[in-house]
Amino acid sequence: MARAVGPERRLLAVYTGGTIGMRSELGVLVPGTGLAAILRTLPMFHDEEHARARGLSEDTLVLPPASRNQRILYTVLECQPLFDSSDMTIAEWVCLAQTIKRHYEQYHGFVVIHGTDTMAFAASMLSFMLENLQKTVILTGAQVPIHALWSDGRENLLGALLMAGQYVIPEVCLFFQNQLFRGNRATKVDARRFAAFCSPNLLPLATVGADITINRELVRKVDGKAGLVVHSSMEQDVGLLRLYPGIPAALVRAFLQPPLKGVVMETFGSGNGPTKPDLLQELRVATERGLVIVNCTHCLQGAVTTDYAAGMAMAGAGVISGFDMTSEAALAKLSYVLGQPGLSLDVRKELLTKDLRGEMTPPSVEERRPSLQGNTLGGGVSWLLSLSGSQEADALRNALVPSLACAAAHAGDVEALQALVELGSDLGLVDFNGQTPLHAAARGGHTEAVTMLLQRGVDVNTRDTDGFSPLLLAVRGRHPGVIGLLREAGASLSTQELEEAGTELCSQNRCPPPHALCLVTWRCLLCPAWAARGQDDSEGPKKESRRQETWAGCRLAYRADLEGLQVWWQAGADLGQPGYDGHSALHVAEAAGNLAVVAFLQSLEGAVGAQAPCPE
Ligand code: ASN
Repeated sequence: MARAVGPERRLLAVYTGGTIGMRSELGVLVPGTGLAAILRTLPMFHDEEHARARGLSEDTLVLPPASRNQRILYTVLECQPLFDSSDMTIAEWVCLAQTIKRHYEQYHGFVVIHGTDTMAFAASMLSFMLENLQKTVILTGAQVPIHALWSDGRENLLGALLMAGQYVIPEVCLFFQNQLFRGNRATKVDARRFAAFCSPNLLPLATVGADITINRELVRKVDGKAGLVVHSSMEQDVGLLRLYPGIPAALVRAFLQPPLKGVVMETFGSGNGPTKPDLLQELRVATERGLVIVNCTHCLQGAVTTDYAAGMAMAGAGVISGFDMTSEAALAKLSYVLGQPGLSLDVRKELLTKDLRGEMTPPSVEERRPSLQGNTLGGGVSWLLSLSGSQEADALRNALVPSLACAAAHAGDVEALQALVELGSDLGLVDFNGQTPLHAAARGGHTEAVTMLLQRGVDVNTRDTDGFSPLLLAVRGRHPGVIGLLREAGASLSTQELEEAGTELCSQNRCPPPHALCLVTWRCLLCPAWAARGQDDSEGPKKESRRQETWAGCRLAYRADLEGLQVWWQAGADLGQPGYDGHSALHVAEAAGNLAVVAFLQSLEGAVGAQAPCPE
């Protein structure tokens, strides 16, 4: 938000109709042409002397000076036909957005003169259609025609022109009765009073009195480099359904039928609806069919929550929370999100839960991530994740999310993982070790976290920088539950990992009893063979790595580690595979007299390969 500079500010006022320019015909108000001509006769809207002195063209009006050294010039573009706004549709609003785009470079700002009845819908629609807006767009109108003796039209239009002329507020706004609202937060609340609009869940962006007070922290920041994009492909098959006590399931069913693709459902209180099974069933059937339903409260103020079972029931039926969006904004957002070509249904639903144009206040990070709150790190992280708007903050966020997700996964903190998802984080990203949260959850043995990550499509076979998969980490951690989940999801051990399995079932004659260090590390420095490394180096690094794996594996066969053998087997290792000296696990177990292991290996039959004759 900035104070506009320069001696002349040029605005385009697009007149679409509405009471402000209406005249009476047979006792009723109808849209009236010639608004510019009326404005030309009103000194507060046109300084004829200045226009003549400046040699301005016929269609250019100029306001009297509002500040020293600056004039606001404007042109009224009258639409054909003019509408009572009750007749406006998405098609007209798309034309409006395209008109703004056509004249975008010529003017510093735009005022849209519109009927009040559907002005909140219009402002919401325009807010989604106009992406990367860098100039001010303000909708305004009146409850009484501008030429009447007592009319709010003059104040509203003058205020809109002054705000658009003097400030750069890069948003679609709505100006009425001295208040500048974010367009997609406003709603019409009075049919007659001049204070016809309010913004129930967001303070006005600006208030005009003797002074103009701007709520600078509320005004959206712009990406200075991005150009204006007009989204014209808005979905028209969207609807609005208001629940009422006792609404029949059959009526809901009838409403939710194709070709409808999206519905804003107005529910009671904080997003509650009837919990009658037949009604919930209709909602569930519709959402499973791919219909997108957004839940908005029919209360003027407040947000949709899941505080009540009656609210949970809506979520359970696949209805998406619209949080504190107005129904107007929700309908426009649905139309925009469903109209975007080439997106999957899941991506569309995800977009609906995000704040795209300042239209809603998703629950704060703290509310959604209770498990990260209890410590200093959690507080800092909550704060960090809630940052947005500056490039530095976004970069910091993006850099921290993978490590944070891995930390949450390793702790088995599904709630924290879920919160990260809701903040738009990609759980498939890798941390500095090349590990995904699935590696961390597998290593930690957290089946719930593993299930959640698999459901979110995290790749089950990603290898970290050491070449290790989540499955190998689960094997090493001895987590049969996790191994089962990963195997079901298609995980398999790589050749390198299977090789490790083979040597882990190593021979008895090359393996000394395990040293204490063997139990802690994978590379026992006290092992004579390890100490002798490099003396027999004819096979180079490959042999060295086989040796290391062999020391590591000593523990299983020598210590009758049945559990270790079982997890390797569960992970798909061939327990009949011999170590590098030709001994299989069964040979080792038999030689060591480990009967339980022998019995286990023999019971596997098919799993244990043909037993090679013992070389010694
Ligand atoms: N019916 C009118 C309209 O919306 C109401 C108004 O502008 N005050 O066009």
